[in-house]
Amino acid sequence: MSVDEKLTFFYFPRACSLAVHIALEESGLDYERRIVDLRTQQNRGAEYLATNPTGAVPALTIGEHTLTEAHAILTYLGDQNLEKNLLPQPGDFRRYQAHQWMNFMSSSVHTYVRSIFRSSVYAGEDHEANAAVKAQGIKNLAKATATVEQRLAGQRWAIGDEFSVADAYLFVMYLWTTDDRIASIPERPNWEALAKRVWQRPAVQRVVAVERQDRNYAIPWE
Ligand SMILES: N[C@@H](CCC(=O)N[C@@H](CS)C(=O)NCC(=O)O)C(=O)O
Repeated sequence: MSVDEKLTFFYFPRACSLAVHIALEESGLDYERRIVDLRTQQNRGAEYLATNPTGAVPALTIGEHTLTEAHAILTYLGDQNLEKNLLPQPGDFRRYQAHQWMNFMSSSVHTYVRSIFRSSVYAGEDHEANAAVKAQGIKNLAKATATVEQRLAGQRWAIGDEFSVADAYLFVMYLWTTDDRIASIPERPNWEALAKRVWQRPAVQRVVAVERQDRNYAIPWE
């Protein structure tokens, strides 16, 4: 094992932290899980804010260090336990494609979904502004979905023939796109097929089973 320091993972079921949860389980590293209950705003309490001042999950503590931001943590985990091949190494073009995917998930898809689920983050208390943010979120998400579909065409996994941490992120974002709060979204057969492939992985099913003990959520094709 290349990580000798204690790993503690902070998460909430079906949040974007699920991508990191999957990567941790796939990595074979030892880690301790700590649920941060977003329903009771535990993430806004002093204890969690001392770990992550943004109050968001995921966070991963590595000994004395703390890493936040799903993309950064996924990159870190991809660089541990190299025999698991969760992320190609520097110099391999596929590594940069994995970054392209992860950044697209965090900076585009996640923010568009957030603008639909939690429009007040962008529009405050103004009712009309919230409706406008949601409507624009739907349009933005449709455009992003078209991009995902185009980039996944003919691909088994996000960056080619092997599963990578980018697929874990695509899986979670796909789950979110099936949420009832999204009034309309284009068909996305390539993204769905990839999400189903990710779901076939034993590590993914283990993690989802653990998360569902605290908050049950649906896997659309189950
Ligand atoms: N940029 C962060 C965003 C993390 C984020 O928005 N996490 C959500 C759950 S998916 C959260 O903790 N929300 C609670 C809050 O911000 O109050 C990342 O990519 O890790």
